[in-house]
Amino acid sequence: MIQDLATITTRGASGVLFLLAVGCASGLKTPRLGFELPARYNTPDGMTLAPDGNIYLSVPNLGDSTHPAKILRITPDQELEEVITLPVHPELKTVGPMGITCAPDGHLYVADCQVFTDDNRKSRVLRVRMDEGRAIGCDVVVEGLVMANAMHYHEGALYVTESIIDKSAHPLPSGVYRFELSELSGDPVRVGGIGDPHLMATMYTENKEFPFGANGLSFDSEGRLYVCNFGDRQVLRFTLDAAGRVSAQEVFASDSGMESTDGLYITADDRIYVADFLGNAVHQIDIDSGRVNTLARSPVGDGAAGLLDGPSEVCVRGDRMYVSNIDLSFGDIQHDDVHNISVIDLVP
Ligand SMILES: [Ca+2]
Ligand SMILES: [Ca+2]
Repeated sequence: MIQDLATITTRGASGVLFLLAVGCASGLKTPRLGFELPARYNTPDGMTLAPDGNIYLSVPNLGDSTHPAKILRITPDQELEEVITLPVHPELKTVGPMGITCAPDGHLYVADCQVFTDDNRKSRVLRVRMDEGRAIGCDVVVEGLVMANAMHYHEGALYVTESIIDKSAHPLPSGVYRFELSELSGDPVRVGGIGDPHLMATMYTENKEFPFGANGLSFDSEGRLYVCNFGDRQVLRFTLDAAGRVSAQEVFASDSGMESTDGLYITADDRIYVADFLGNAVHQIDIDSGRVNTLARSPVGDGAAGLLDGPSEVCVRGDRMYVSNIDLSFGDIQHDDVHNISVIDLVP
């Protein structure tokens, strides 16, 4: 096999930029086309593997919002099905489904990110009520977020990343809200940023060029919480006590070829994957050492033939990794007319 040399930009502790040449072709996988999406599904994003075997997929259609936002599912037979057209925010007339998770009540919980329409705390958490595989309604359960992003259910509670708490502050504060599922049966819970008792973790982002903080999140088999800090190219690890409070936090992984940390996925056997939107790549991080290994990276382009194009989330089912290419115009990524879900085969 021909060994390519990938030039990876990283930053030392001094802040001085230096270049590191790393031979990585031997470990790189080539993404293939999973689903070619029509214009009515032009911006795929959050995914979750539900107990029913389906992967539920958020499609906010931010690239061309003349198409309504949807939740789709990828069935175990690899069919793409519509689940629901989401109702819009009553004032803003938009809805931006991003992170999605399935709770033991059988319903889907969806982050409605409104920051691209209005950054004055209009984002919400939606509950899509499911009955025997059919969506039968949608409620607002949380409101008052600036930029609701990833969503994860864990042991009785919903965890939601808030990528921006106060956009005027530097470094930029962001964090994770935690809600007991039992809190969400009445009127919507309204959150308020720093000082809100639901805000269980906070972090800060130095990067002014890409000022977005908390992003993908998930838990490992020991119940430790991992959260991406998008702009600062980090994954943080939080140890929680029995009440779900943070008892310790550390930078688990940073830089090492990651140009951003967007979606995060942890398998049942503790393989950790990160979607790197700005780097147009997917990385795997070793849970013991925090060492980053780039799994796939594509040149910037339109994503034709299944190449990566602004990957924002990954989801693993069996030996197959699905990658959402959100393809928003941001950094080097330019939105285009090719929309797809890539697949990376994890076992040769
Ligand atoms: Ca594209
Ligand atoms: Ca593109």
